[in-house]
Amino acid sequence: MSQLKDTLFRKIEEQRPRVTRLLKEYGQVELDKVTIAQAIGGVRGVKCLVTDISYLDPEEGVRFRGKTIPETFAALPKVPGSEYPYVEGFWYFLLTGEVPTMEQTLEVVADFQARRPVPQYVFDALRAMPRDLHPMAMLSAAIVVMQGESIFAKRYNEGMGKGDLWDPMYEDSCNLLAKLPAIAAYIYRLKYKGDTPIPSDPELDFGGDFAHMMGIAPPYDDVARMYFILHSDHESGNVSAHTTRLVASALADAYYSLSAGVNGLSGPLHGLANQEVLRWIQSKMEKLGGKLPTEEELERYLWDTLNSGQVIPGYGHAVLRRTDPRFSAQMEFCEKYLPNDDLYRLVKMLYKVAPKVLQEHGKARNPWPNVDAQSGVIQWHYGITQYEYYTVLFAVGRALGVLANITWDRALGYPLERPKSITLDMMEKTAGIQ
Ligand code: NMX
Ligand code: MLT
Repeated sequence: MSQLKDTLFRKIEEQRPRVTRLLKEYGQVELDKVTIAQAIGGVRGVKCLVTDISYLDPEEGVRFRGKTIPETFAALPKVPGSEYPYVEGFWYFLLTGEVPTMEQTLEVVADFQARRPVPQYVFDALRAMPRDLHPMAMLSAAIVVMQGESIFAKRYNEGMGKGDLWDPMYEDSCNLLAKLPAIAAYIYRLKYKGDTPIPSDPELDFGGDFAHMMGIAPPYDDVARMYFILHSDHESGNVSAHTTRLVASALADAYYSLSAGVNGLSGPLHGLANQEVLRWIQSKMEKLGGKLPTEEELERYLWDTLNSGQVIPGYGHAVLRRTDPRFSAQMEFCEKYLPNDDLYRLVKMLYKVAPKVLQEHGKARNPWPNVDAQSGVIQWHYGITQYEYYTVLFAVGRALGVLANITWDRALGYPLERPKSITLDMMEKTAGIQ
C-alpha cells in the first residue's frame, strides 16, 4: 500500500468512531433551523452538510484542512525551481490533513504518472464531437465516457461491503485525477490550436505536464499549480461540490459523480463566471475601439449592466462577505509577473469601482470580488485568449476537492442524500396564512 493510502486508512479509522458517537449519543442535538426564506432561497446558510476537507469563513475565506491559502502554499513541498507546490502533495494534504514530506509527495507524483495514460477511445469520442461544442460539455462527456473503467462500480457489483467502498472510490479518484490534465489539454489543442495535441511528458508533475501539453512555457507551470490548488475546494455546499456529493451519495461512481459536478460548474453563476468576466470586459473594450475605459466609463458600464438586469460577473458570493482570498492570491501573482498588463490594470480598476457601485445598487449582500474576477486575466496573459476554456481549468482544480470529499463520504458511510420537500400550501399553513 502507498504511504498516502496507508495514512488515509489510518485517518479513516480515527474518524469513524467520532461519527458513530455523534450519531448515537448526540444525534438529536439541533445544529440549525430552517426559515421560509431559506427554503425558498436556495437553502442559503443552513448548516446541514459535513466535510473536513475545507471550511469557508464568510470574513476570512477558505481554509484547506485548517490552513489559509498562504499557509497552504508555504507548508507544502515545492517543485524544484518553482514557487508553487506540487499538486500531488496538495492531494495528499487534502485527503489526509497531513502535510506530506518530499518523499511522500514524490511517491504520489510517481503513482499519478503511472495512472496518467488516457484510453484512446476518450480522444476518439472528443474528436467525434462538434468542434464548436462548449469545452465544459466536452470535458463532462470525456469523464463520463470513461465510466466503464470504474473499479468502484465493479466492486459494488461483486458485492463489496459498505465499509470498504472508500478503497475503490479512492482508486477511481486517483485514476481520474491523473488523467484530467491530458484530457483538458487535449480539448484545448483540438479546439483552438488546429488539432495539434502534445503528448504527455512522463517525467513531469501534474502542473508541469499540464503546461507542457498546453504548449505554454514557464512560469505557466506554476500558474497551473497555483490555479488548480486555489480552485480545488470551497467546502461542500457550492454547486459543483454539492452535485458531485449528491450523485455519489446514491453510490454512483466517481466518473458519473464528477461529470455531474462539472455540469454544475458550467453555470454562469458558478464556475462559468470566469469566462463571463473576460467576455464582459472585452465587450466594453471593443466598444471603445480596443482602448481601456477610464474610471468614469467603467462606472457607467457597471450601472448599464446592473440596470439591464444582469449581474456583474466575478463579484458577490453566497457565503463570503469580504474579498475572496483566492482573488488576493492571484492578485499577488499578477503584481509580481504582470503588473503592467492592460487587462490586469483594468481588473484592478474594477476592484476600485465595482464594490462602490454594488453597494450603492444595494442588492448584492457581498459587493467584493470572488475568485473568478481575477483568474481569466492570468490565463489571457499567458496566451489562453479563448475565454470559454477557463472553466475547464476550474474543473480540473475542483476535481481535487470533490474527489477527496466523495472518498471520505464512502469512508464515513454517509448515506443517500435526500432532503424533504413541502408544498406552497403547506408553507402558507405553517406561516399562518389563511
Ligand atoms: N451583480 C449584480 N447583482 C448581484 C450580484 C452581482 N455580482 N451578486 C448578487 N447580486 C444580486 C442577486 O442576483 C440577488 O438579486 P435578486 O434579489 O434580484 O435575486 C441579490 O443581489 C441578492 O443576492 P446575494 O444574496 O448577495 O447573492 P446570492 O447568494 O444569491 O448569489 C452569486 C451569489 C455568486 C450567485 C451572486 O453574487 C452572483 O450572481 N455573482 C455574479 C456571478 C459570479 O461571479 N459567480 C461566481 C461565484 C464564484 N464561483 O466561482 O462560483
Ligand atoms: C466555489 O469556489 O465553489 C465558489 O466560490 C462558489 C461557492 O463557494 O459557493
